[in-house]
Amino acid sequence: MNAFYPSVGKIRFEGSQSDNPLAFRHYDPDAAIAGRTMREHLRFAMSYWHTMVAEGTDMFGVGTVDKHYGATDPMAQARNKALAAFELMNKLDFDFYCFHDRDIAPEADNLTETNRRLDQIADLLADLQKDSGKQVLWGTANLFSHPRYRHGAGTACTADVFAFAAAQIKKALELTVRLGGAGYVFWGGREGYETLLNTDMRLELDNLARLMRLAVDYARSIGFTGDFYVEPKPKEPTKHQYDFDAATVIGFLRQYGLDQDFKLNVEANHATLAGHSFQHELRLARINGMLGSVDANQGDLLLGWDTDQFPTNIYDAAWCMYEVLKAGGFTNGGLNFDAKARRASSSLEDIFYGYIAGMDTFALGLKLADRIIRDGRLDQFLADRYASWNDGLGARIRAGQVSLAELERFALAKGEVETGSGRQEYLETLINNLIIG
Ligand code: XLS
Ligand code: NI
Ligand code: NI
Repeated sequence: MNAFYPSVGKIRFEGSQSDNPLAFRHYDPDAAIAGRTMREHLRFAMSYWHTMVAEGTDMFGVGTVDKHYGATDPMAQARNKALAAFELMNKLDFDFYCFHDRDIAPEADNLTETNRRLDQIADLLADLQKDSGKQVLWGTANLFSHPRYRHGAGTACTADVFAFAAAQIKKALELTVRLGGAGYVFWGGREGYETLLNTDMRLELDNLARLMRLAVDYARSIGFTGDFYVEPKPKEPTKHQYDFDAATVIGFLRQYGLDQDFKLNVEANHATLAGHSFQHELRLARINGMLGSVDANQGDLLLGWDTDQFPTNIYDAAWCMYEVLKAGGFTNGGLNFDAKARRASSSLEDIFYGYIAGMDTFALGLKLADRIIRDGRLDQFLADRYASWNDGLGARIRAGQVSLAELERFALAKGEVETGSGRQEYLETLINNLIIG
């Protein structure tokens, strides 16, 4: 199909010497690396909301890109949008996409009609998936755009809104299952607060967990075997989002007994908004066995908001893939480009340049991460640095066999201790040399 992006053909791998801007230079989908093909490692997904829906509006101006897909009737638009989505995914060789319920079909003025519209578009998406082999990486419900969610959804001050959110999640879960989705995301939306003056934080947090528990129980009852994810974010739209960062979310999931069903969907831009590096959030998820999926984008460190830019930072991509490889690779998750072209990048080709940039950056990141791991010097340095924990006193402390009094006796007898160098500059140069060559 060549109806919506006629000026762009199929994007192919041409190698790093290619100067064709509409080609991959690093993403060679079927090339093998570290025991899997690049396609299998990276599991790239297109984000329906940024790519197919967002028109480039900002606080100061209207859209700069036309996303009507040649139709005026909202349902005709939704159908064309689905066709355009699959044309774009075919051209960029995507295997997966992610969507919110409201991205794929317009909301009507009552829930029955809204759900009927969703079913109609789901029929079309199911056909398009069957023809192309493309799949849903994860689905989710948009519980933040409609004014009814102005006080939150699961954390709303009224039970009625909670019920509406639950109904919407139920339908979004059914859609996700019907379309064979491997995951389901809870991103906080408006689950947070602007001021504690009007907020019952205890009740709101308990209710958020109740909604998640209801969602898990229902999804499992209709045959969903994939992963649930929480996507941490510290602020925006609310001043304080409850799912602040990975550490906060892991604590929350454990507190409410949700940690067997949920993992994390770590987004680069959200990590930096929380004052962490992307890798910090990924590491925390990994060491807790909860590295589920990734929203691949990047922010602008000079701006304090979620700019959702296409990722081009090679170091960040390398460290992301390093954490993914160390976690044993993705299972149900993948790399969803929660990213959009800049408002001024308003030509038809720009979305292709954006995705090519992101996909090539992560393909290169994968190669570099594999190189760092195969080189082995970084792992060896770490092993040596912590070697004293493997036997003798260290091993006994780890086994819980030593009292405070015994440690004091040891320290008194020892005199001063030797601590060694952290060698940060040496390590940074090692990595630079591995990356730059
Ligand atoms: C917003 C989030 C959102 C989620 C899906 O900041 O990143 O796009 O990924 O609801
Ligand atoms: Ni975001
Ligand atoms: Ni996201």
